[in-house]
Amino acid sequence: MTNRSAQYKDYIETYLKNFYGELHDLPQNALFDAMEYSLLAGGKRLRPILAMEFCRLCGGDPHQAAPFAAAVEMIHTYSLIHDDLPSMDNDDFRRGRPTNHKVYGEAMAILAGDALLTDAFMLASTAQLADPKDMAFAIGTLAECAGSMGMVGGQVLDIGSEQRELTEQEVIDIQTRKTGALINAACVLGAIAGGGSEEQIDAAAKFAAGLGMAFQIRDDMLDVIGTQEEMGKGVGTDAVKNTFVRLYGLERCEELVQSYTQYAIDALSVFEDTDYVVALAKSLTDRRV
Ligand code: GRG
Repeated sequence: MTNRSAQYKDYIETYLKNFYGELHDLPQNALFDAMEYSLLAGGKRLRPILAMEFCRLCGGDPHQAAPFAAAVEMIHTYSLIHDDLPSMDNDDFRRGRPTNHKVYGEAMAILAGDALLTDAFMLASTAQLADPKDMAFAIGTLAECAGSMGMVGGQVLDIGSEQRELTEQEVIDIQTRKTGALINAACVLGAIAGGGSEEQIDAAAKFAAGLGMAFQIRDDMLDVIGTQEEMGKGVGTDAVKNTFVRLYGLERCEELVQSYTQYAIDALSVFEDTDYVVALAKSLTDRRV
């Protein structure tokens, strides 16, 4: 991990820890335990890192993006908790430890996810943006990316398509929503926090579209070539799903990860000082976790 990634990651870990830190004396302490169990369980923190870096690329102090960066990570964590539930993927391991419902039970896992999603918007609303229009745009974008038009919508399409083989366009559409939407939220909200121009915000969205596709294709590959030890979660669990590996095979997936990453990198031409984000995008092409 590069120095800058480690700095962003450390900052966001502390920020997330502090957010719930003082609430543990409240009677609903059991809920905070369940939320923090998953929220502070590690993870790459890719989305907060992207939010902070796009803020910097647009000329802002990366810390300005922290409320948005943390909010996106909280929504991401809720999606993982719910995705692991018996009624969804029914997974036992996530981020190297038993899944939330295995430890706290199904009802508490559902509520921990619900609370993380809702609290994410409370946190996002604390961002200090000069123009209220930017604030409304950011919160609206976050909701759109997370909800029925974005991540949850993608999950519903995915569940509804397990009994049949999908076309290439259908798989792309599902994954753009399921995985791409939150990566889009991270990059776009970071750019908004940094006071980015319309051109810069569009470029952040274009970068996210390419990176989101590359990230999901690599994710599908890791379900085949990765190990549970490396990934911290079960592998081989997507065998019956409409994955990119099923659609294209491993070799073509490898090429597509490269070409979507290049598409993302090309979108950065409106920014200066992009070495770090280019290196970050490239490092994800052969990630093992
Ligand atoms: C609303 C009941 C209800 C359920 C929603 C929205 C949802 C369930 C699931 C979201 C879909 C999902 C989990 C997509 C997978 C995205 C993905 C590639 C996750 C892994 O992200 P990483 O690799 O994970 O960044 P870490 O652990 O590093 O943060």
